[in-house]
Amino acid sequence: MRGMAYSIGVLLALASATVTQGCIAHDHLVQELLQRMEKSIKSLNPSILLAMNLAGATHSHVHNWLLQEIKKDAVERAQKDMTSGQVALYILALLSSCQDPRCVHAMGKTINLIPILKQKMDEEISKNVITWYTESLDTLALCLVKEYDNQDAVEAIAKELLNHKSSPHVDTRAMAVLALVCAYKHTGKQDLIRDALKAVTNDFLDEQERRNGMIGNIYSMGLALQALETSSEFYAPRKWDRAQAFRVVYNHDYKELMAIAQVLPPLVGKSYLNAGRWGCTATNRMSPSQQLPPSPMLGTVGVPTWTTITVQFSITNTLKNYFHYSTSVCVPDNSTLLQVMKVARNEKPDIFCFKKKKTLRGPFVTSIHGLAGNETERTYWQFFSCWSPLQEGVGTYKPKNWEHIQAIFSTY
Ligand code: B12
Repeated sequence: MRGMAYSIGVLLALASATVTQGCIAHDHLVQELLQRMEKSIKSLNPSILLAMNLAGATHSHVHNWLLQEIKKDAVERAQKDMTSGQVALYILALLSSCQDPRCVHAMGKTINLIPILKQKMDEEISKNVITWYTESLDTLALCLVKEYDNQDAVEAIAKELLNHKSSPHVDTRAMAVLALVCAYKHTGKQDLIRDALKAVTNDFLDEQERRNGMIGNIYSMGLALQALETSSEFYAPRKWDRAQAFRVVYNHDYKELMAIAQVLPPLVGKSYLNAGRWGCTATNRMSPSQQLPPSPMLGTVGVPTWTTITVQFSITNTLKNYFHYSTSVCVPDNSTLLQVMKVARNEKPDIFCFKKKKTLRGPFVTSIHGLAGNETERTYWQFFSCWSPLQEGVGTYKPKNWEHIQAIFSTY
């Protein structure tokens, strides 16, 4: 008897040690991701400020700098240079910093971001250049500032989710879930929204079960976890195996800033919905020992390497007339796809010329061989490794020796 009690005691002690170790490993990961994010900030990014606030990491120099610069940037650029989605992200970042987006003051000027968001959203909807992701993000931001007069958008998002159940990206459906969960209590269309939320969240849970924790791809996990974290009443009585989904995230070494910014909130039990509700109070939640030391804003310097690799690169357009060109380029090992494209362009400028624009995620390729993607026609240059779509952009993806990279002019 005593032996049995002893074994149970040992088992309990072991179990609690494992749980504690699990928690320590989890906290360590959160700290590691926060530090990585801080160290690699190179430009203003509202998603990063939002993630820092939700994770309670609000006491560093980087945080203060980011908040001030984001206010200045909003005052300077929101009206003329930003898309509705960008204004929405600035609103979420400011809300989570306990700032009133209706009254953003910097450099002697004050602006109200809410009418700017509404006006831009209406314009993009009427020109049919808005994506479901952006429409959901905009709706979420408006809902968090308690503006509930865009019921048409709420209804359209819910219908899109029900009618094209699995066609939009996981990321897009996850953002739609966040918007609809927020809007649910403030709409006359509760049945419709409940049905849509039930369908999408069950779809996510089915996919997670089928794919051993993965929902979409590794970069969709951040928003998918945020969605499941906040929508349990819509998939109840079904239970979510949170641990299985989190294991997928624990096993990946996130490096991209934006991917970290989207995955951090669910790791601390939060979602973008918390930006409004208690994002502010989160600021004091971290004990001083957990707060991050101020860190220099420098990237890490890569080790030079002299081995070279050969990458095959082809460009194909079958949508507007037709062209197809292929080349092989030799680049240093560890080069990014962008470097491959630059070498191809240097060697054959009239064929492999391309343009890119800076985005918060890095360089986005806007045109190749003089053919540009177009928001109205919903075309873009999509990248593949052989026939698998790349899950990273040209600025971070590093092709392997003899890999065949294709850029294909596609629609979305
Ligand atoms: C909508 C969207 C697109 C649209 C954007 C056009 C539009 N009018 O909105 C289209 C279909 C064109 C697109 C293309 C690609 N996308 Co995309 N996209 C998204 C999505 C669903 C939402 C982005 C958004 O609107 N954010 C909100 C606005 C306010 O922020 P923003 O900074 O202004 O957004 C702009 C940039 O994000 C940019 N953009 C969109 N995708 C990508 C990808 C890269 C690598 C870069 C640098 C920029 C970029 O377009 C947005 C609108 O202008 C995200 C999902 C997510 N979790 O973020 C994936 C996402 C960002 N895309 C991704 C990828 C991989 C791509 C492609 C590289 C796919 C491919 N195989 O070719 C291409 C880009 C190729 C190129 N030409 O350089 C990944 C990036 C993963 C990572 N490692 O960081 C994400 C996270 C999806 C995923 N889970 O895999 N995308």
